[in-house]
Amino acid sequence: MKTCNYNDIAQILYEAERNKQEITRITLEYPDLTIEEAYEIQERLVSLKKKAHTRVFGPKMGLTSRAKMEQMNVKDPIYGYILDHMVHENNKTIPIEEFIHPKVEAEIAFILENDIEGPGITGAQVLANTKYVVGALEIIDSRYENFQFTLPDVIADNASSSKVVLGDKIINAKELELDLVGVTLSINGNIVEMGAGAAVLSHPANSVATLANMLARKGGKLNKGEIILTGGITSAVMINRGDYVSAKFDGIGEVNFKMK
Ligand code: 0L1
Ligand code: MG
Repeated sequence: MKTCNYNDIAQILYEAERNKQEITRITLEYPDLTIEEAYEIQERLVSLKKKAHTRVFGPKMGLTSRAKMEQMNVKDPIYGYILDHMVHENNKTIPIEEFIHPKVEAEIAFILENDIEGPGITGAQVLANTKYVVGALEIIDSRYENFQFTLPDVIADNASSSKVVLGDKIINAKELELDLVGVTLSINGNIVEMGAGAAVLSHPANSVATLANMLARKGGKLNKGEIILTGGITSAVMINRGDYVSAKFDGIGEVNFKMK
C-alpha cells in the first residue's frame, strides 16, 4: 500500500484551487485512501486557507440528497467548510475567472441559537436550537478533472466548496415547515431544477443533526451563530459566463447572482 503525506496532498489541492487548475484525482495515486485519511487531508487544507488570512465561516454538508448519494454510490453524506472569503452577498456579480468549472445548487442554511454537541442529536433538537434559516446558492467547483472523483477524493477537496451566495432575508426557523419549502433554480429566467426541503435527508434539520453527530466522533461540535449549509435541494447545474442564476424559496425569498 502506498502511504501518502497529508500535508503534501493538502498543498496540491490548495494550489489547484488558488491557480484554478484542475488536477487528477488523488485516489489514482493512492487507491487505498480511507475516509478518515481524507478528512485528515481536508483539515490540513482548511489550515492552509486559514494561514492565508481567512477564517472559517461555517461548516457545510454535501451529498445529502438521495439523487446525489445515488450518483456517487454512497450511503453517507459528507462535510466540509466554508471560509469567509468564499461568501458573497445577494444580487451581485461574480467573475467566472474565480472558478475551474463551476456548478450551482440551491440550499437552505441554518443559523444556530445555541451550541449543538452530538452524539445522538435529532432533527427536532436541531430545530429547537435554531434561530433562523436563510436561502443560499452554493457554487461548487471540484478541483478534479471533469468533476470525476471518489468519496475520499471529494472529502479531501473540502467537499468541492468554492463560493456561497446568501439571501438577505432571514426567517424564524419555527415559522416554516422546512421539509415542505419549495425551491426553483433558474438560469437566465428558465427553471432548470426544482425541489422541496424534504430532498435533504427528509428534512434539512436532519442534515444539521447528522453533521453534529459526525463532528462528535472527532470531539467537535456546532457553535452558536454558525451558518450551516445543509446540502443541495436541487442537483448541481453547470454555469457559464454571462449566466444569471436565481433560486426562489417559498417563504424565504430569492437569492441570485450574475456570472460575469
Ligand atoms: O455541496 C455538495 O453537495 C458538494 C458535495 C461534493 C460533490 C460534488 O462536487 O458534486
Ligand atoms: Mg452543497
